[in-house]
Amino acid sequence: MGLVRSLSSFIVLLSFLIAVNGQGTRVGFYSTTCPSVETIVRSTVTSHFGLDPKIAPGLLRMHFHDCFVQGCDGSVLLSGPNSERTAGANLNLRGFEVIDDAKKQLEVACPGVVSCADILALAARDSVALTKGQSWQVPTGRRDGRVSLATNVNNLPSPSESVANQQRKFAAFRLNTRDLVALVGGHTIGTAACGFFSNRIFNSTGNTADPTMDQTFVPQLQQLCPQNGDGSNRVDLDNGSGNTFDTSFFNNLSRGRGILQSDNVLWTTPATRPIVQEFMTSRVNFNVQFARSMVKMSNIGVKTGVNGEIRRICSAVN
Ligand SMILES: *[C@@H]1O[C@H](CO)[C@@H](O)[C@H](O)[C@H]1NC(C)=O
Ligand SMILES: *[C@@H]1O[C@H](CO)[C@@H](O)[C@H](O)[C@H]1NC(C)=O
Ligand SMILES: CC(=O)N[C@H]1CO[C@H](CO)[C@@H](O)[C@@H]1O
Repeated sequence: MGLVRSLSSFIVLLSFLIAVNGQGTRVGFYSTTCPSVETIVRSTVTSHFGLDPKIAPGLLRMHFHDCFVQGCDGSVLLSGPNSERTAGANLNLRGFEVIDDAKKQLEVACPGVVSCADILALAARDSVALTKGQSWQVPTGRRDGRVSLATNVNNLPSPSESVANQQRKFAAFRLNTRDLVALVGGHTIGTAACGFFSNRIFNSTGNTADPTMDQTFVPQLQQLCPQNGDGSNRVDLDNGSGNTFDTSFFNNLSRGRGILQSDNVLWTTPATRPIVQEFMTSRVNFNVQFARSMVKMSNIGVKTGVNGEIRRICSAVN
């Protein structure tokens, strides 16, 4: 009797721990129901990446924007009036067609089994691997949400956010300062539109830039982002290495070559500078932390078990 009781409280404790840590996702969730899932997602991402390498940062960013709003439930993929996709922060998301393509193939291989939220989580991982970052195992078993509202898109950090504000937004999802610096390190691939940082390179009276920037870098940025332009030109966030998942982003930060104010402050703020220093000198430490932080992030608010649904197409609820 005592044994039964302690066994059952052990099981309760165990399921509590699983709920807190992985919230029910696990590596190999589809191993019997859809064994080809990872192969199909990888080959789809690879073929789109071959046509346009910017799809890699696009998918990584899309996964982040999915997880920070309503949890990693594919809500960012839903289209329609007032959906998350219509919010300002999501207007230039890219890679929807990659997810739709993978979903179409998966519906042939194993109909009604694989969630759009999982496809996005796997595609984000594959995007890192394709740009020469280190791969990791992605726990799966997410189910798709049925709610997507532009008005919920307010947890995302803005390009001018202080470290304290970024820390607060990440802490709301139990992501600590190391997670924050590692995940922002995803900017080692990808670009930003000039409009997101033009205030740093031109002030109201002319060509004066943020004094914390490398002043020899400023004229390059001013040339790529003309003051009379519409702000839509795009600039690599990791100058000189924008298509490779490496540590030069941190290196550039340390030399005043961060593009976004929210990236630059990771170097100028004492709370985050030592972590930037660590990652810029150890690619291994960065890769290990990035993978860990991605697994944490991609478990935010996941719907598992009987919650949510498996969408038939990723842009619409069933
Ligand atoms: C803008 O640049 C001018 C010229 O260098 C400088 O005198 C002025 O203080 C700057 N203004 C602002 C708001 O930074
Ligand atoms: C960054 O690096 C490249 C060299 O790869 C250079 O041509 C480019 O203009 C640089 N500057 C910016 C702001 O991207
Ligand atoms: C502007 C600049 O110097 N950017 C550098 C960023 O880091 C990469 C890799 O270390 C360099 O190749 C770039 O020149």
